[in-house]
Amino acid sequence: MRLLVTGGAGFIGANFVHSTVRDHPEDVVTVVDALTYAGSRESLRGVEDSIELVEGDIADVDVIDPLVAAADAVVHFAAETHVDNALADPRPFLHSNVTGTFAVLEAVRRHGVRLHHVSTDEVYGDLELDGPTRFTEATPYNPSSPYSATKAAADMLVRAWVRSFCVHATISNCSNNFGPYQHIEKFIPRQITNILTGRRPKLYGTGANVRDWIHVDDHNSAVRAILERGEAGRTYLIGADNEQSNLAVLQSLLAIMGRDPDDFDHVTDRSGHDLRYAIDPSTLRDELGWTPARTDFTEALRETVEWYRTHPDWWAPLKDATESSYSKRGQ
Ligand code: NAD
Ligand code: TDX
Repeated sequence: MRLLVTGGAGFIGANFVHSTVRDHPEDVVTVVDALTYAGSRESLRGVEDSIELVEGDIADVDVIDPLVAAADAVVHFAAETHVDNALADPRPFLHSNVTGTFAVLEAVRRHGVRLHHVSTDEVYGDLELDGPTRFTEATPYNPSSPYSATKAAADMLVRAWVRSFCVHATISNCSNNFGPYQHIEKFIPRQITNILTGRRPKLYGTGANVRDWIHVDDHNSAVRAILERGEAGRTYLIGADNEQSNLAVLQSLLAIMGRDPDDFDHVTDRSGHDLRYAIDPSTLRDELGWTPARTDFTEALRETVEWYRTHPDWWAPLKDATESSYSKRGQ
């Protein structure tokens, strides 16, 4: 398969490229990535000779059109992804997530190329903290933040292009990912690198908010299963049955890193902070036979801590600037 991976120099995309090169050497992989603050050539170190990396903006038709024309399938990860950044300045989210997805859709329509669009559970809004309900494919969209609103808009464009233009596309909405190469602005790597640099971890509000954590390799194995066996026009929810409060995740990290359970600061809460996300992944499991492999959360967190401990060259140059933006926002 000739695969075009948009956003392949970001967290999930780079992990997808690494696993594709390792597990599917028959595939020809091209990455298109604008190399924003969130993308890095370093994340593709070790596979650079096995792939082509094109630096470019997916919203630029002159960039995306010939790349799509030369592919059998597009896996579309590229997006602006951090909720706190969207609250500070929504404009880049409109550009990459909405205009960018529009440009990708027009290119796959022109050239008859298969598309898998990678989205998030945040499009569904949030759930009650202690309720039994989980998100399913039938849950109505109800996004809360500028980030999730632009991802919801992108999903709607994909659905409309499937219906109106018979574009061969699938969508996946996944829960919170963790693992190597995640930007240190995000919750888990921020806390790990705070501890590694002598800073105190920062918890928004009380830490009662719940996220449904999945290892990035499990997200990507699900994406691969959908790409190979998913039904055109369908939406698949990806999750690993692993709901945890932010406080519980932080205290696991503190224990793994040999710190006291109360060795952190409560900081200003996020505006509009979604309470709880939870995915019902049964369709994906029942229909495509997918199951997550990294089900020992503590062990997977321990490996993630070890990855950050042994890769300071990848994240340390970003740390001061990232923390300085947070401290300006009281976080
Ligand atoms: P990331 O921010 O780490 O990486 C995004 C990548 O996209 C970066 O390399 C960036 O340079 C690139 N990019 C941004 N705008 C671009 C543009 N206009 N043109 C070309 N490249 C551009 O994000 P991530 O966490 O790897 O997320 C990847 C995808 O998965 C996103 O679509 C996100 O919404 C989705 N998702 C993420 C999570 C999560 O927990 N991180 C969960 C569910 C879904
Ligand atoms: O320092 C922090 N302290 C804190 O308590 C940070 C950065 C976050 N938090 C909280 C906010 C959230 O409840 O931790 C939780 C996770 O925060 P993020 O890592 O920013 O993730 P979230 O907002 O849940 O969104 C993530 O999952 C869905 C990704 O960033 C999205 O791209 C994805 O779509």
